[in-house]
Amino acid sequence: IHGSLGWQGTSMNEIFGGLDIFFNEQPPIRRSENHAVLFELTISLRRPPKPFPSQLVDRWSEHFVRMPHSPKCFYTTQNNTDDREVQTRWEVIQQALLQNFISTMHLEAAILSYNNKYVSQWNFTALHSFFEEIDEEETKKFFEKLLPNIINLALQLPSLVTDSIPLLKKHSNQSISLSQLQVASLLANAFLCTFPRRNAVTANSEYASYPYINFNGLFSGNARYPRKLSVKIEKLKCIIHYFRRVTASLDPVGTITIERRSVSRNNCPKWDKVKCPLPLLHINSEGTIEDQGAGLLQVDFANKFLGGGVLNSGCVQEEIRFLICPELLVTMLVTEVLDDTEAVIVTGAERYSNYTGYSDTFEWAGDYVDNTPRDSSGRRKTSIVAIDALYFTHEYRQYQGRSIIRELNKAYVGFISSEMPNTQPSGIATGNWGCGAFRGDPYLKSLIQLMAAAVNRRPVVYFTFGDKKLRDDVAKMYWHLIEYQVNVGQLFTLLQSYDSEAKRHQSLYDFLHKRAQVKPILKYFCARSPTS
Ligand code: AR6
Repeated sequence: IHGSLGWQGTSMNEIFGGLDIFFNEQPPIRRSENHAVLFELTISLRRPPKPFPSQLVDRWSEHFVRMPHSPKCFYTTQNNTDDREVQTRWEVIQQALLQNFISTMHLEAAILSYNNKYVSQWNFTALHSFFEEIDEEETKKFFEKLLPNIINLALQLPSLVTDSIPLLKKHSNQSISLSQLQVASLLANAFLCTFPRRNAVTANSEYASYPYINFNGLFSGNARYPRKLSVKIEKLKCIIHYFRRVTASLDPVGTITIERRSVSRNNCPKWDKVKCPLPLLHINSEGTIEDQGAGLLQVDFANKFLGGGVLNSGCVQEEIRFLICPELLVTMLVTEVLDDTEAVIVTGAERYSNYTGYSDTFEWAGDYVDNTPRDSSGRRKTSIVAIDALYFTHEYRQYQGRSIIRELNKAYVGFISSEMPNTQPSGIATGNWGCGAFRGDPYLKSLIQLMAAAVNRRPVVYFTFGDKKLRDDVAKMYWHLIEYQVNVGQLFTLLQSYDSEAKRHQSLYDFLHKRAQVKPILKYFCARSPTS
C-alpha cells in the first residue's frame, strides 16, 4: 500500500513490465477494403504526406461524407433583383470567405450567407463575446493573420482531401487514416460551418444519427447565462489556439487513424464462464488519464454521439479531451451513433493545450507541446478509446443483470487490443467511467472495467480524480478478491446476485466482502501477472 504516494496496488513500473514507460505500437497503416487511407504511404515526417489519390474523386452518396466542395452540391441564392440563382455550394462559400474580415459580425454574415435557412435560428453571441474579452492586439492578429489562414486552410480542402471519406456506419468495422493537415483542413471547414446537410435537428434528417460537426453551436450563447458563456469562450480559446498551431509556418506532419469497432453480442464473452483472474491494478487518487496515461490505452468517457456537448455547452471529461486534442473532433464528422457493442479508437491525435478547472470552472491554460514519440506511420503513440456508458435515471438500474452485461460488453469491445499481434497489450488508463454526468456508481464500474480488462489480458491504471476514499475502498476490494482467487466469472455471478433484496441491507462492497470468501487460500503478497 502506497497511500502516502497517492496510489495503491501495483507500481507503474510493474504495469510497464519493469520499465519506466513503454509505448506499444499499432500495426503500420495499410490501405485495404476496410481501411481508407487518404494520403500516400511514404511518410517522411519532414513534410505532410501527399494526399491520395492525386486526382480529386467525389462520391456524393449516403456512404461518404458529403463534402462542401462537391460539384453535386448546389445552393440557391437570391440576388439583388430577387432572381434566384443556383450555384455550387463551394462557389458560394468561396465568394463569402474570400474577403478581408474586420469583425465577427462580418464573419457571421459570411457564414450565414451559405447557411441561409438558419439566419433566424443561429446566434453568434459567444463568438462576439470572445472578442470582447481578448485585447485589441490579439483581435488584430486574429483578423489580419489567423482568420485568413483558417480560411485558406478550409478552401484548400479539394486539393488536400482528394478522396471521398467513408462514413463509419453502425455495425461496421472500418478505419480511416488522415494526415494531421487533412484533419486541420476539415476542422477549418467545420469552424466555418461549411458542411452540407449537417445542421438539421429533425429526427428524420439524413445525419440525425451523427454528431454535429459545424461549429455554430459553439458560437452561440445567451448573455443571461454568463457562466455558460464564459465556458464557451474558454473552449474557443482552445480551438483558436489549435488553429494558430496548425497554421504556423510549419505544417503538421503526422497522421491519425480512426477505427470503428463493432463486435456482435454473440461474440462477447459469456461472462459467467470466464475463468481468467483479475488483472494488475494501479489505482491513484492523483493524476488524470491525459497527463499520466502515456503508453496506455486512454479511455474517453464518451457519449454515443461522439464528442458529446463539445460543440455546445458540455465541458466534462470527453469534451475537455476533445478541446485539448482538437483532432479528435474529426471523429464527429464520420462516426454514426455507437451501438451497445461498439467503440471507436483514435491513434495519433496530438495534444495542443493545457487547461485548469473542470466543467463550469474550465479554463484554457496555454500551449502544450506534445512530445509523444511517433510510430513508423507518423502517428503519435497515443491511443484513445471512446466508450459510452449507460445513463442511469434510476440508480438501482445499474445493478440489474442486463445493465451489468451491457457495460461489461461495451468495455470489453473498447479494450480489445489493436496493437501489434503477439505483444503483451498495453494497460488501460481509466477512471470513473459513466459515473459523473451519467450517474453511475464507481464502486461497480471499477469492477466492471477490471473484468473487461482481464479478458483482454490488460492491466488497469485507475484514476479516482482526487477521491482518496474511493481509491482505498476499491484497492481493498481488489486485494480481497485476489486473496480469495475470485475470477471474472465468479465475480460476475456475485454481482448478479446483488439483487434489490441484498441491496436494501448492505452496500455492494460489504456484500462482496462477505460473499467472496468461499474459497480461502494462501494470502497473495505480490500481484500476479494477468496471465498467470
Ligand atoms: N481523468 C480521470 N478522471 C476524470 C477526468 C480525467 N481527465 N475527468 C473527469 N474524471 P464524465 P460520464 C472523472 O462525467 O459520467 C460527457 O458529456 C470524474 O470523477 O465526463 O461517463 C460525454 O460526452 C468525473 O466525475 O463521464 C457524455 O455525454 C468522472 O470521471 C457524458 O459526459 C466521469 O466523467 C459521459 O458522462
